[in-house]
Amino acid sequence: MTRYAIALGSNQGGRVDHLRQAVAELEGLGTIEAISGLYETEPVGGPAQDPFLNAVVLLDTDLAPAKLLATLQQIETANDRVRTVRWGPRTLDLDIVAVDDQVIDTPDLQVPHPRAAERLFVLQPLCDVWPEAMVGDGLTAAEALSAVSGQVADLVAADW
Ligand code: A4P
Ligand code: MG
Repeated sequence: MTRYAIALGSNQGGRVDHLRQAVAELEGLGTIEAISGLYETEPVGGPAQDPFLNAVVLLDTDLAPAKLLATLQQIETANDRVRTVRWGPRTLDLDIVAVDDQVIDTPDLQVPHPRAAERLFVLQPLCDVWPEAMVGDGLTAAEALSAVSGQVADLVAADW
């Protein structure tokens, strides 16, 4: 059994509906151990775009990382995800942030997620559910969170 932290994001369409749909799909892949609060966050990078809703889910599953990534991409597509601009608006983004304490570096999958350690929209919800997760450079999520400044994440709901 492998523990995954999966970051969920949406800033297009019915944002909370897309995230709830993703959680429902993830439930079918294993055991959901925890769901973070729901945060509204300012967009980071990319073109001018609407605010995001972000959250993190802890999933225990026997799926291998490459298989899980492919499944997450299918869930994104089923939620009307269209890839145009990098870091552009999206109905649903599902990223693998951490996998136990593994380091994975393949062309299609890097874990810890290469940009997680500098992003409040990942670290704040991740610390709700797994503050000890390794997010890169030997830092835990809690350590990385304390070093981030100048970004905004507002708690919208603890339970959603
Ligand atoms: N990939 C490599 N490693 C991973 C991983 N750990 N998890 C590859 C998921 N995917 C991984 O992703 C592009 C490629 O990354 C995939 O084909 C996969 O093989 P994508 O989802 O197609 O495109 P993307 O999401 O636009 O690119 P990227 O680089 O993943 O974007 P980010 O870094 O995830 O940034 N601001 C706020 N406030 N909230 C957000 O959620 N999200 C982004 C996206 C930008 N700004 C944001 C938010
Ligand atoms: Mg992505």
